[in-house]
Amino acid sequence: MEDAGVDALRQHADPAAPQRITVLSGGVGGAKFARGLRHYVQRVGADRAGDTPAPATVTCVVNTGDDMWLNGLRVCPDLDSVMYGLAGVNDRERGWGRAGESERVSAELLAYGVGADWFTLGDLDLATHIARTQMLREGTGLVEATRVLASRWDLGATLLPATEHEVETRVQVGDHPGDTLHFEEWWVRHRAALPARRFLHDGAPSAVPAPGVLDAIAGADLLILAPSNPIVSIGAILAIPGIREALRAAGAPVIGVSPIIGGAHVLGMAAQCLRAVGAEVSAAGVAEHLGSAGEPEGLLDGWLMDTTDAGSVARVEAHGIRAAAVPLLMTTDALTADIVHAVHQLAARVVADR
Ligand code: FO1
Repeated sequence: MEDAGVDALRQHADPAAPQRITVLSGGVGGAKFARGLRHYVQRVGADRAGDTPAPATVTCVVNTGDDMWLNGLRVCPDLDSVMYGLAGVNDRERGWGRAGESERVSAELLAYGVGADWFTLGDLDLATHIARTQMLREGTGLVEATRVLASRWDLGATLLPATEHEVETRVQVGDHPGDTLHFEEWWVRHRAALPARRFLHDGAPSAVPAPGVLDAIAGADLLILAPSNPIVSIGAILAIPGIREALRAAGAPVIGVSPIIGGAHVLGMAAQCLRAVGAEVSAAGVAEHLGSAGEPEGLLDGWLMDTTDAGSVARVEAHGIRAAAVPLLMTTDALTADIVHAVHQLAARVVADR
């Protein structure tokens, strides 16, 4: 499958060098998108078997705002969802945690009355948290700890936490600004049923992007915002000082993929989050929330929506954001790879119009 998008982007960079793709994502949707992105890169790479250019490289900058300490262990839900998803060892039904999981240790912890009865750490999953926590306690940074964990599998992508600082997403659920819950408690314990007044990223002002993140953004030929929650996943990554600026300064086109289809999220709680910040719960509303690269603070050069929302293409393009509509349900890696193909074509349009 010759891909005009890839060629156009490659002209942008050194034709012989592998194309560098950097994607910003959360966990459950991010894992599905990363699998499709890898499938696409390998498919294009295979089609070019006799060709010189090496297959593209993929770097996933993953949200760490869901991270928390539990039973003395550092739990990184989104990093683990993307890692398990790319490794093919994830629980496909739940979208998080390990396939074939058991919960014997968690039951014992409850019997001892420790831990959170609303957040279950499976036995296999616990090994990840124990190994990660051991490395962190030895002074290893989260980037290196993630690399060591991921090196057990051949993921076909590099995983980077957005930051090595503990910047936890918290949700203000009451009138008083101090009345906040960790995001995971708001979502897992209360299913986002408590109206969110505000989302906070505790610790963000003193945080910096993790080592490698700014290079992965500046050196990319293509920058993609995965169809993750624009507030608590993509938004939490953008809350790390320097990342939004790096995306705006990057030479590569920034293409976002809508997490909202037909006015609703596919999984998770993006609708509740968007309403809480006064953004419209629609594909166009998310594009307007993220903003056009031509607007102050804005990010998007292109915005990919589902065919259901094809009627919003003109509204999004009126902001100077190039838009297209294709099927966005990531039900198989091949279908997700088709979405990635559409991202490349949109990026090629952006590059051609410059
Ligand atoms: N989600 C739940 O709904 N219930 C759980 O008990 C739960 C445990 C859990 C443990 C480890 C982990 O990495 C993720 C876990 N999740 C659980 C999913 C988690 O809420 C999501 O992965 C994201 O953080 C929210 O999108």
